Amino acid sequence: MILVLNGPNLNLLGRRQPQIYGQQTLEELEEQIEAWAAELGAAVTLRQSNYEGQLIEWIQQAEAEGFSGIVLNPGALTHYSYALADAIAAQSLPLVEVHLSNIHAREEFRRRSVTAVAAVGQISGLGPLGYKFALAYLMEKAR
Ligand code: CA2
Repeated sequence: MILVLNGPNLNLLGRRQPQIYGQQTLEELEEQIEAWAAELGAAVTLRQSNYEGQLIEWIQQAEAEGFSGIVLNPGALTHYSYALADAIAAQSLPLVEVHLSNIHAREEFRRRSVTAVAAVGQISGLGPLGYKFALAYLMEKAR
């Protein structure tokens, strides 16, 4: 069972900045992820929050909830949340950080991820497919 978490502002997908984040709404993205999960034989739970503390609690509880891995798009928390980085480092599940956009090809402040240091890896710039590849990795890892 894999936990897919989306952070702040990802609920706005499809409504603004489609040139950066695509046309898909969060609901459509989640349906797409569920379809990929079914193809990969993965059970997924999808959650989104605009609150740092909520994301931290979900990450802290993930192991006790029976998840085997986490896919996380931390939104802009990526660039400054040491609290989220600590929560990732404090747990033992493999966590893959995903970004829809290429964070290295945008504003300077987006180039740094303080959360990726605690992740097993990061996928950035591949759009929604990043979630699929992260799921595929975590499925392989859990075998
Ligand atoms: O590329 C990504 O997936 C990001 O994690 C998305 C975050 C951004 O802060 C990160 O630097 C990169 C933003 C979430 C979406 O924000 C929107 C804002 C307006 C309209 C649609 C989405």
